[in-house]
Amino acid sequence: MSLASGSRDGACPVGSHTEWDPLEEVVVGRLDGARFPPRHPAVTCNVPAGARRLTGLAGGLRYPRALVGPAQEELDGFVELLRSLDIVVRRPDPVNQRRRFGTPGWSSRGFCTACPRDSMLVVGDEIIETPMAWRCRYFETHAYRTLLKEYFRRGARWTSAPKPQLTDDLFDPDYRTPGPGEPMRYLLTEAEPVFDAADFVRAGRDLFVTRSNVTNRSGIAWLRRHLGPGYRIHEIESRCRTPMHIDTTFLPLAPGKVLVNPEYVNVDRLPEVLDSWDVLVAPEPDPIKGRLLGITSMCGRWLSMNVLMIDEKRVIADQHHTAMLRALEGWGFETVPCRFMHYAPFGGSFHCATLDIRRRGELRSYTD
Ligand code: ABU
Repeated sequence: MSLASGSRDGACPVGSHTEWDPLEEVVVGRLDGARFPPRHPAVTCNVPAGARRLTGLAGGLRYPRALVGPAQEELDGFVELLRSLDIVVRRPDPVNQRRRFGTPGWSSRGFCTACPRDSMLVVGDEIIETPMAWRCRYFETHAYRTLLKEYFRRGARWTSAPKPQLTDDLFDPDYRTPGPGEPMRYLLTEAEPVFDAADFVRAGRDLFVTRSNVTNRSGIAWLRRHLGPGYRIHEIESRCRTPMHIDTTFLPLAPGKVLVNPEYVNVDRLPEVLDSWDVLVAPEPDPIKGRLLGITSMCGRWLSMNVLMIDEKRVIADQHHTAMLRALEGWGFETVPCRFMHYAPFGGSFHCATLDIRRRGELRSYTD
């Protein structure tokens, strides 16, 4: 069958409109070959202090076994759990992240393929490769090309947003993290559109986005224009001083229910379309014990919110985060606890580590 000949049975293998419709097929990231992201302002301004020091010392080097071992064990357990729930799990190809690559303007080594949620956005039957701002992630979607070509062959729409140049004029040389009370500032200029898919979440015809240090206004405008009048993209203001990825800030869990981070989100300033929604305020995250995780995590403490909906009732959440598990149960969800804390040095938790390929459900509006 040629690349363009379409699906044999006529059913598109890609189709997902929300964060909560019943999950049938998912891509889960890989740790093989993972390297610390090479030092660059777009990396260092976004990660916690410990990880910032690490990228200074070890950027471009392999993650040590002490970090990969426990994370791999938990990842295997997560994959096993998804399969036991009758969800088809697909994986990227392993990649040699040591190899240098570049454009006429710069060169870099790679990072890892732990978080497919960042590099690809699924909207309906379309997979969009996103124009990411981290140079070390420039070719990250190549690890998924075997899958992307298969999905395309079977009928999916496959798009790549304009490949950014990532030249120095995209990064404000005078940027420094805004202090408490100072007006918000971002590292990115508007030199060209960039965005990470994980700065967007989907609720049918409504998508929500946070502008961040990896997603600029032009990136949001590009997606808005690309998706056209059938979709509305609403911006969620974040009070996070180093915003990167909406899925620890604002995460729709079910029709009319959204989980919000009380530190980053002022619930009085949510878009009006959410007026009829239940706003579920995330509980204070359980503290993370263990010095190694403390100094190597690429993520903030609200990773407790980075849950994955199996359907609109069942949710996979970290076994460590008991306050979150109890809160979810109190709101009427059925929790499926899983261990995944050691994935944080690679950039995320359950939501980040996955990309919904197919969730059973139709496109509709949940805000009318
Ligand atoms: N990639 C999601 C992690 C975002 C955060 O550190 O809060």
